[in-house]
Amino acid sequence: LLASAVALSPLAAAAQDMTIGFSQIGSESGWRAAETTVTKQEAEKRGIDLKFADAQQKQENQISALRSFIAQGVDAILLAPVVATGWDGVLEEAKDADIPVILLDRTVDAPEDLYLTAVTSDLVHEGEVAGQWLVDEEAGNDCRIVELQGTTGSSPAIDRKKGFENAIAGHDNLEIVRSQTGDFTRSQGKVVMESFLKAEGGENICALYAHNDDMAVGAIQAIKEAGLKPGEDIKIVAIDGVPDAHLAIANGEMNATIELTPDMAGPALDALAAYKADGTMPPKWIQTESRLYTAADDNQAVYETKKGLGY
Ligand code: GZL
Repeated sequence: LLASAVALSPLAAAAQDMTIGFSQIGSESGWRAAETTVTKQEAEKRGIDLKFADAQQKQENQISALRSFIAQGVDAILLAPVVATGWDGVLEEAKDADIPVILLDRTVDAPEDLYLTAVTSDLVHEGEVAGQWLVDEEAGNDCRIVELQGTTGSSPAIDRKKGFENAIAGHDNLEIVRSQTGDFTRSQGKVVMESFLKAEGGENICALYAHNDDMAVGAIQAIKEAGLKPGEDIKIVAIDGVPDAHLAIANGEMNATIELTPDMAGPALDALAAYKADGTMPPKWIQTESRLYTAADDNQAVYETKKGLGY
């Protein structure tokens, strides 16, 4: 009797028995793996049947996955779009099928009516925080910077570059001398950093700005193999706040990271439940918070906390 008397809240009721398709980019970084872990946990908590598709960082695989979800008649789609362009067609198809799409951690260059909302950090601001940290760290010193960009054409690569440039503009002592994509991966971060060291000479590189921690961790390996001290000879600032970045900062091998929460799905699924329950329209952008970590923080403790969270 009690069970039947305890009615589900409208939100929870709306989430029950939903089938949702999730087109994930891949597992190119520790952060991406954590986002996948958290998304599956958040769906499980809500009794949602999550159909998961890993695109191995290929847009054509994501578009195929979306078409498959549409054919299955899912209730909604979560999409982490690997690049910002080329989505209008398949998003139109989802709209025609009356299937709401929510963007996770990256945005798309498409009309806003083609997606319900985008749950992302302020990617430009992250770049500005990274740049400002280096402005403060290297005040008065001539500092030649190398930059490891994220995946070409992705909104984080575009926006984090823009933000960093905003912050260092007007500080003539700071100059980006090399900038190339490392595709957000450790392996490419190492390979591209090796080419920077070879081209510039390690003694001529003052700092590395990497659009994510995984490329920075790869670069740290290359810097060590070149006989230099990462974090000292070459200052390193990156973004994500993965456990290995906090460990590197604790060990003095990296200097700063800007934490990106892997929980984009929680806010996304809450917005979706409200929309399904009574048509509540969420804002087109649900912003997650970012936070700077430096050697002044207890990075060893943060590492211990985060290392079990699916990174
Ligand atoms: C940023 C996200 C990025 C992470 C990387 O919102 O899209 O993608 O910073 C990941 O680790 O590859």
